[in-house]
Amino acid sequence: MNKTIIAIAIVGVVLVGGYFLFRGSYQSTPVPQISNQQPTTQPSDLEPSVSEQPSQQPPTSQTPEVKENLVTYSNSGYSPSTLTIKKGETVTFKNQSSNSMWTASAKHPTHVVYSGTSLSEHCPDPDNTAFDTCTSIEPGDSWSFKFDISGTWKYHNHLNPADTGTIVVE
Ligand SMILES: [Cu+2]
Repeated sequence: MNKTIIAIAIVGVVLVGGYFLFRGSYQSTPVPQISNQQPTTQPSDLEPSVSEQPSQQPPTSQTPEVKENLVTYSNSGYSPSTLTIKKGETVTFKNQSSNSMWTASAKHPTHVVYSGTSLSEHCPDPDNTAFDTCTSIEPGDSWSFKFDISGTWKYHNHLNPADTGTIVVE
């Protein structure tokens, strides 16, 4: 037997076999199936998304419609000299002078008229209920006081008692 012929035959068998193997595997590849699936309808497409809540409530204003009751203190004194407010409103005394300001209820030097107590009794006043700053407010700073008692309340700068003014609380 010629070994060369045998070798060629073996190679031929391998090649032919391999060809059919390859072809067979290629043909056995699944044919893509035609999809008959209907697109599923998402409920979220038909209804408004539940997650869309109305926007959150706007932050409630802490100071609704607060009237600015401002008294400025300059080197010529308090302005306006008389200010009328409602009971429970707050007045801000702003020091725009070049000197210290110590706004306090009449009558100098005791400051007893508004609170019924004297300066030595109600100062210091951490609750800020006596109409008395009880300290010096420097130029550029301000001091606020809430009037809870109706009446006509005269006041002055304790450090310069000639400068006076009046708050009318209705
Ligand atoms: Cu005084």
